[in-house]
Amino acid sequence: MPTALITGVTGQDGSYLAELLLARGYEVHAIVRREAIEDADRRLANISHLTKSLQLHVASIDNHLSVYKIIASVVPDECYHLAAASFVSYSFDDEASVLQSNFNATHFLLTSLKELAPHCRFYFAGSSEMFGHALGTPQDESTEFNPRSIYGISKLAAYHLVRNYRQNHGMFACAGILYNHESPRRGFEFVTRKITSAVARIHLGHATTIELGNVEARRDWGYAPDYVDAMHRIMRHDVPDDFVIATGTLHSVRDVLECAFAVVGLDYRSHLRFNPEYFRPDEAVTLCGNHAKAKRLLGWTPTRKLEDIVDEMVRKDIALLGAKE
Ligand code: G4F
Repeated sequence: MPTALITGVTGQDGSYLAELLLARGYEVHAIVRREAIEDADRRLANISHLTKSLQLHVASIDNHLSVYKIIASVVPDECYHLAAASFVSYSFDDEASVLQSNFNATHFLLTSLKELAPHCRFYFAGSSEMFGHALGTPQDESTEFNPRSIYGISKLAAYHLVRNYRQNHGMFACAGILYNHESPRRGFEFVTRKITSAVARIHLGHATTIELGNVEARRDWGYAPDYVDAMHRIMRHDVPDDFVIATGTLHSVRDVLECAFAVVGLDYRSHLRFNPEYFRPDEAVTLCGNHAKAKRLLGWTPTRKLEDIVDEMVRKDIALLGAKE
């Protein structure tokens, strides 16, 4: 039975990945913060149905010794490093912590694996934010990186570390360069979930409006379970490599609004308010990915259209809120 270790298991991607690996016969270990265990109802919600099947290790991945000890005891065959400060902030207030935690944790994992489990395959969750002010569109694996946010810079720095461990230390270390991907488990701070949860509140009479920033902003939005499947394909490929995972189709925030409100038969224009607080100043370049390499070498293609993803999210949010009433 292969053994996998996941960081970031409590998030959207981590929880779907844990399900996928368990279903495929893996022994699945995961590192979770003490704060998550202490606030399990909220922070372990995405994996509450899996906790009996998972082997959880309480530690902070910002601590080198803790990471080292866990790798020494688990000796994984595959390690999926998904944990990150993942909200794209342009304020630069929290630069140091985003840089440190996104870079250092990757380093602690790689260096521990190199010493204690050099056979282990390593997956790094890269991001389209590494392309930033992209110098070409659609972006693929040969597009030059040009990050515009601290988040993008931190991901790019860690990505170079991953490539270094592959090229100079011979490790099976690879990266997925993932574009936005959504699901009913998306965090409430991201725009799709913010919209679908607001639709649920409005539909059930708890609210009347939603406040957003730039509704003309466009994204390449995919379905999180598809993207997690791509991660596993990347890890099972013959050689370690990097892959862009995207749909290649752009939609605006306005499109998401339209789809989400249509699920409950409402017109978003009657409920939308602009709030400059949510407006991001630096969104001149729209990122759109080309997944041709993943299709050719991994047989991966996206399976869901945005309207179907949004439909599922709205229905789940209504059910969630309805159950609390
Ligand atoms: O949902 P978002 O916050 O996602 P964003 O910034 O694109 O980042 C996500 O995708 C990246 C690429 O995969 C990841 F690297 C990152 O970790 C994260 O998963 O914002 C989407 C768009 C933006 O253009 C934003 O300006 O929605 C626009 N937007 C408009 N009003 C808003 C709002 N975004 C948020 N969060 N809240 C608003 O009120």
